Amino acid sequence: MGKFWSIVFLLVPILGVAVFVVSPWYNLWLPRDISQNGHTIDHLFYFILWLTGAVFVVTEVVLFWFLWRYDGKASAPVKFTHGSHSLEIVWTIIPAAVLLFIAIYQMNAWANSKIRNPAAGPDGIYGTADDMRPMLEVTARQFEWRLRYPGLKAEGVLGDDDDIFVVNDLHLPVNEEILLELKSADVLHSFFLPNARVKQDAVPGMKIPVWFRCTQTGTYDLVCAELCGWGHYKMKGRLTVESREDFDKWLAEKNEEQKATQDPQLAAEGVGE
Ligand SMILES: [Cu+2]
Repeated sequence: MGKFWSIVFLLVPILGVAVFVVSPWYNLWLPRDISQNGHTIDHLFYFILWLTGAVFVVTEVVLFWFLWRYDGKASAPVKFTHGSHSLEIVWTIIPAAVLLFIAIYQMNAWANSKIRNPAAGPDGIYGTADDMRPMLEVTARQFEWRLRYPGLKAEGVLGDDDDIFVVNDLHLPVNEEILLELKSADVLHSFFLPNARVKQDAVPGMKIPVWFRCTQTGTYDLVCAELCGWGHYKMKGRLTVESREDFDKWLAEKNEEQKATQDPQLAAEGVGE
């Protein structure tokens, strides 16, 4: 019976590795990277995957070997031990060193996507209010994405009376630095653009700047990556990356639609602002 279980345990690393080898053919792997910074995130991901994958295979093979060799039939002499201090020191120091290495190795990837704000001043970290002028505001709420673009009158100014409101339909110009301001109207959500390799928690009471640059036009997913309530599964939007002309055209269309549906009476009373 011991031999049977050793074979079962050996199948774990074999099937595990096979799944990774086969998955690209079935499109089960990472979604297409469309962002400027995405390759550094992917690189980090693959690096950690290879590292943990190698450790996984080695430990599973060692496990198999021990099951096979000492299968309960006294086929090999067994020596019992109460532990080994040197062994414990070794298997504590090695993972600690690996973790320390990853912590240092990933610093640039983290800094590029979270700290070095391209819209900030020359010092790079969170510039003045003017440097930080976001291109749009994203408010997560149960269970949708509320998007607010600066209107066409005073260009680039959010929060005045000509703002354009859109739900779940995020449009962005291609090859431009995008800076958005992320908020939550109720609970924790997570703004996730898988193709742009962007994932950021939306925290009630906080305005969080998020920046990235999309390099390919197309339609992609916008989803919530934080379990935020019963309707979390349907908190899904769409990201459309398009040329600057198409983007401006779309924004003008939205502006017209919004004006057409606005009740002049309510607008005069300031309802909906
Ligand atoms: Cu959510």
